Amino acid sequence: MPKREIEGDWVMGWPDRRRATLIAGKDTQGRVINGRAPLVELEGLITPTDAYYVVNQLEVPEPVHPDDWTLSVYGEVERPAEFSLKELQKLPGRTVRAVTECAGNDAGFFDYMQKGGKKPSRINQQDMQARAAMREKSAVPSTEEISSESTTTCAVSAGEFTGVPLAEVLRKAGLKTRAASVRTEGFDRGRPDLAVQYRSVGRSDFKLVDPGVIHYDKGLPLAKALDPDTLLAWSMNGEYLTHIHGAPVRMIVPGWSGNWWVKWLHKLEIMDHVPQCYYQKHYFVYGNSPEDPNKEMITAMGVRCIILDPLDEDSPLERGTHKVRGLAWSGAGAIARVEVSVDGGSTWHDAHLEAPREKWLWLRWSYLWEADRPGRYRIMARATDAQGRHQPQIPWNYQRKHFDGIVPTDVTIA
Ligand SMILES: Nc1nc2c(c(=O)[nH]1)N[C@H]1C(S)=C(S)[C@@H](COP(=O)(O)O)O[C@H]1N2
Ligand SMILES: [Mo]
Repeated sequence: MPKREIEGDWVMGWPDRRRATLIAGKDTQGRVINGRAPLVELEGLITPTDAYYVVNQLEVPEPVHPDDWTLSVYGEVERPAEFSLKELQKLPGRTVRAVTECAGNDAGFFDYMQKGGKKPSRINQQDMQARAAMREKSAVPSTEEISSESTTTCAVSAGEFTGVPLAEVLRKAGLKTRAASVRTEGFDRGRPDLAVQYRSVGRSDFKLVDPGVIHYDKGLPLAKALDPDTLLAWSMNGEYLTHIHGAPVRMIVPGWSGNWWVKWLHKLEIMDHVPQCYYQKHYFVYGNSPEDPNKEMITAMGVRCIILDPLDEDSPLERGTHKVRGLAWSGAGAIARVEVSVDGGSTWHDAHLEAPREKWLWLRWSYLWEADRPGRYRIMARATDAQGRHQPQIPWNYQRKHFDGIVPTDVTIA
């Protein structure tokens, strides 16, 4: 065998190894505005930074150097203040490992679970690329475009974040007793893309609220703001945040969907009520229809359990022992149990939970399946979290946010 050169690509790993790679959608200036990497290509628990999914609702802002950056804290506080990054870094820090999941992740499965039809794929790269390209067009999409937008998948990743608890900063500023929320604002600006909203609802025959040009902001209720794991983070996966993920400082709101994790933070406004921010009141909401007068803001995620191996695409499988495996996580704490069925939900077996079982991180689970008889099999997996919540927690809603149903895998044993 010829001697291999231990340099170039080989230093970083064997060149043809499987590795999660981001499929990125870019705007007209070549800036990444969204991206996903197939979940099945992940090894381990932490998503490499260059494969971490990306979602931006408005325009990606110009980068700001940390030396030129300050965070203003004002409103219902005794001592309004401006913090530099260095000042934040002097406060008692904390590291949290957590799943970031876009509220619209796996949205297409809501319709599949209700109406059947073609099952969305978890990995179809062509679909992912087509959607990335579509996202760049900023018009009202046609009905065909809306219905071909079957699912947004793989808008979920997990990372390790270091920063300072928001509670520490609030303590320094001195909360007044009437404080009820913290409005976290990013320095990105823009006008929400109407096409994105029509696609997320699956219709375009209703009137949208158009807020015009806004900053991205969310009014975090005080209880969650004071949770010690809610962070102002400057570091991700062992290095300073990259611009696309919100540098110099972003919010980490473990358990709550990605839209709460405000990037490019520059203002914290402490308020005596929960404000009606556009992405709180009109977009990231539960409700029965766009006309529903009782829409509610979305907060914690449900319970999630997904099968990554085998996939429908792997069928037919050989007779023998198969390792059914996947990931499970929850918006309310650690996963306590995962069960697997290979007979469409008639009987269930406990899966092996691979340590560690952290509060906000997903875990890997596996189940050895002796598949010795030919036939068609429906494999299912369901999780229970430390609060005893199981799937699904989240009912259908018109924006199809926070899907957490049990999606079967259908395979044939040859
Ligand atoms: N400032 C700002 N923060 C933001 C957004 C945004 O558009 N602007 N998008 C949100 C949404 S919807 C998601 S899902 C996450 C995605 O974070 P990521 O791109 O780092 O994965 O960022 C959130 N924070
Ligand atoms: Mo999102």
